[in-house]
Amino acid sequence: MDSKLKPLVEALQQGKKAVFFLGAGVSTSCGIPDFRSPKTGLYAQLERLNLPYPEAVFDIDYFRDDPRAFYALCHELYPGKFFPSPFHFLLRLFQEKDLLQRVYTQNIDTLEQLAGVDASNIIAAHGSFADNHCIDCKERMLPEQLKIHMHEKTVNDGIPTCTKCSGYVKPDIVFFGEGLPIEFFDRWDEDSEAIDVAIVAGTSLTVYPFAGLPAECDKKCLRVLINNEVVGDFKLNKRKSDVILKKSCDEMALAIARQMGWEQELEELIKGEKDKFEGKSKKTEAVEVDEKGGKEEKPKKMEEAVTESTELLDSQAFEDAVEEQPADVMSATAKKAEKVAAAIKEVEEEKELEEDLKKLSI
Ligand code: CNA
Repeated sequence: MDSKLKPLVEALQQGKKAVFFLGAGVSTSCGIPDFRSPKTGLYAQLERLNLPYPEAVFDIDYFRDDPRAFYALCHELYPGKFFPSPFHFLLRLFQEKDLLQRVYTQNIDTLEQLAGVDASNIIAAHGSFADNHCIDCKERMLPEQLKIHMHEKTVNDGIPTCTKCSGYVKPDIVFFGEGLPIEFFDRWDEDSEAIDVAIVAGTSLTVYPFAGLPAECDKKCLRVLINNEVVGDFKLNKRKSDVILKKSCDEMALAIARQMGWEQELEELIKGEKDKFEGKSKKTEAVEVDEKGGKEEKPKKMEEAVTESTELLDSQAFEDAVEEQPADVMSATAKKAEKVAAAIKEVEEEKELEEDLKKLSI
């Protein structure tokens, strides 16, 4: 297999930059299922959502009628609990070595960014969970607000709705029936003029227009496919110079790193980032150094919120206010209760994240 990598390694050693074209297969080892793998893919597992057809979960017309299936899935896919794969960290090494021209990704998991690839180097062709908008009036909803709505199952079944017009709010991921971001087309116009190396990985190359990009690469470009199966233009119009690596993305990431002499660097990068990621998940137990240089135990968020609410309920100001303006006080109390519920949810999520991390092994 290593000899198959020779043309790629030689091109990189000559300083030729690579454009990556990525799909769900680069993230399956992180615990995020792809769409189409038999048995393990999302489409194979969607029976429980009672969809008329599997793609309906990402169809804008179906979402408009019934967003529950999407939000059921959203809980499983929402970024924050997944750690990037060795392949994602290889992208970061390409960037650090000045060998990265661009990453075109169909993925919505933002793991490229979490691995440290600059946002300016990433084209999220199918959008991402980074922002959310109302599907009717386009009013924005911040990710933190969306998460609170999603977890508040007693309000509208946990479906986030617009505070302005009550329309459904959706993360800015591109659904079937929606256009791709303008940036995708603009950047491709520029990039496609001169690509020396195109690395296509973890995609079935079935969703257009993305699936058509490798075919648009110049004949002089070295095309590399890293995938469990041979797909798209690599199957239909195979070029003599194409390098086809029918292997897992992570296995090939490690092989490329080894051939380039970056093996140790990749290992250390992953280890360092994993430590940081695990550290973040334990932030509720974090100890903060105070201004005097001493150490102070940071109270847990939930305890903070509970204390604040109890203080409010016990205070003389509260009793006085109840007599004067009961309605206002009741609404203030409801807000506090909401805050406590949100804090409890956050602590529960952090616990879940810790469990996931325990299971995680690279
Ligand atoms: P897909 O159609 O499910 O194809 C995945 C491809 O990757 C298949 O050819 C698999 O054989 C192959 N594959 C799976 N695991 C590996 C692996 N470890 N190593 C090598 N090959 C592997 O997914 P596409 O990305 O082609 O389809 C485009 C859709 C998928 C986009 O609209 C995405 O938004 C959507 N999607 C994204 C994610 C994510 O963000 N992680 C997850 C699921 C679906």
